[in-house]
Amino acid sequence: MNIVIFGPPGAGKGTQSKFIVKKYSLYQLSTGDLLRNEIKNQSKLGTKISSIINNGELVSDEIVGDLIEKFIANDTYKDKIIFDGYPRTLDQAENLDKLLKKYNQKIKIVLKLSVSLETVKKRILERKNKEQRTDDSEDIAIKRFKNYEKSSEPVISYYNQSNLLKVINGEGSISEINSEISGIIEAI
Ligand code: B4P
Repeated sequence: MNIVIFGPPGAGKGTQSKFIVKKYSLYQLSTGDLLRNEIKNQSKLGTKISSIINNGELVSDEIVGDLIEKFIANDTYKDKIIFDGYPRTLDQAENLDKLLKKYNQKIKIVLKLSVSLETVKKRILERKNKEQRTDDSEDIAIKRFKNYEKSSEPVISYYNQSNLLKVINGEGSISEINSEISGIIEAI
């Protein structure tokens, strides 16, 4: 079962993905983590994307598309992926369908975590204290949230049309959201 988890920055995509991975023996494909790894390893790609991420912008569809294809093509992960942070744009959503078709797979469900800008700001400032992520500041959080609002609408309608979308109230506690997600997955 392949799952997409979608939502604004700081909605809890990574937090909930880790829980789903453990409970349902899936593999997490976090584009944010993959990109941060490139930066950490000071690869050529890392140098290119570092300023983009720290400026609150999205990395190009082409770069992220290449990173995810390597993961999808790997037989170990076949039909066991939770896509955390991908797709973020309509082009990425269409690319994901193309890639999954190429490797004979499908998306079973799209979980959308809804949270307000106020909550996002609060969580990102708390995360900054714990993880020291260079893109975690109030200004960047606001910018990323606004960018999300612009690019997410077409992605939401895309998945709504194919009846894959489940909207979850992301304002609850981590365990309340865990339970809601489990209920949805187990009802499939
Ligand atoms: P991501 O790594 O995807 O980061 P995120 O959206 O900020 O966070 P997430 O929603 O996973 O929140 P988390 O669980 O940590 O992206 C980073 C950057 O990479 C992007 O800005 C972009 O530049 C680039 N990028 C990534 N994917 C891309 C793509 N497809 N295309 C182009 N560029 C891409 O939760 C946040 C905090 O809240 C945590 O500290 C957590 O403990 C806390 N929290 C979570 N749920 C909570 C709850 N229910 N209650 C209270 N606290 C909670």
